[in-house]
This record gives sequence, structure tokens and C-alpha cells, in this order.
Amino acid sequence: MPRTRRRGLRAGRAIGAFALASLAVAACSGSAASTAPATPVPSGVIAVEAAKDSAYSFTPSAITVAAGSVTFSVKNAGNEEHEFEVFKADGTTVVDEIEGLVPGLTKSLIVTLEPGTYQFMCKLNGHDQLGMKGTITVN
Ligand SMILES: [Cu+2]
Repeated sequence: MPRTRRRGLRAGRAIGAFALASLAVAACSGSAASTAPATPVPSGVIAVEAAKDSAYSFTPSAITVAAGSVTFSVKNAGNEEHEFEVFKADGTTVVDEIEGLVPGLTKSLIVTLEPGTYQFMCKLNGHDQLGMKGTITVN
């Protein structure tokens, strides 16, 4: 008999917790919808062209942006495939990248950058060693 009683209590507690959780979820979704949009709107888009001025170049090669969410729109103006890889100052730690940027294609990349210096390169077939790189200064 005491066993049955304990089980009954436990079930009651579980139902109570579920009801509370449901209320909490309802409260959260309600306030989120009224205070902030689901996706932050990017403050600006940085347009970059690959292979515009020469076969292995990025234009511009020096970019300065404000810290936070940064959108790069990278167009391949050349005749071969390229990549757009963002690295930390060390030049080896990848922040994020665009791959498969075939001739004529434009792709976007959204990254969150903290103040500091970053590098961007195309490492495809060693294009960075032919000059396909640049710097990003984040203030
Ligand atoms: Cu390339």
C-alpha cells in the first residue's frame, strides 16, 4: 500500500512540473516576439571581387569594418574557381569561408568579428602565394 501512494505522489509532481514548463515556454515566446526580431539585420555588406584587377587578387585587399556581424558578398570576376577564407591574425585559424566560387558566381558569408586584425585568402591551388589575399581591420 505505501508503494502505491508514493507512485501517485510522484505522478502528481510530474504533471505539475510539466504545466509549469508549458507556462514558461509560452511566456518566453511571447516576450521574444514583441522585443527583438528573430534575425538581426546586417548593418552593411562588404562587396569583394575576386580576380577583378588581376587573375589572383581580391578587390579591395584592405577592408576596415566595425565589430559585430559582418556580411561579405564575394563575386568571382575571373575565369577560374576561387575561395574566400577568413583567418584570424595568425593566418592559420579559419573563422569561416566561401568555397566553390566558380567564375561569375557571387556568394555571401556572414561572420561575427571581434576587434582586431584578420586575413582573407584564397588557398585554392596556392593562389594566396600569388597575391590572392588581403587584410580586415575590425574596430
Ligand atoms: Cu583563388
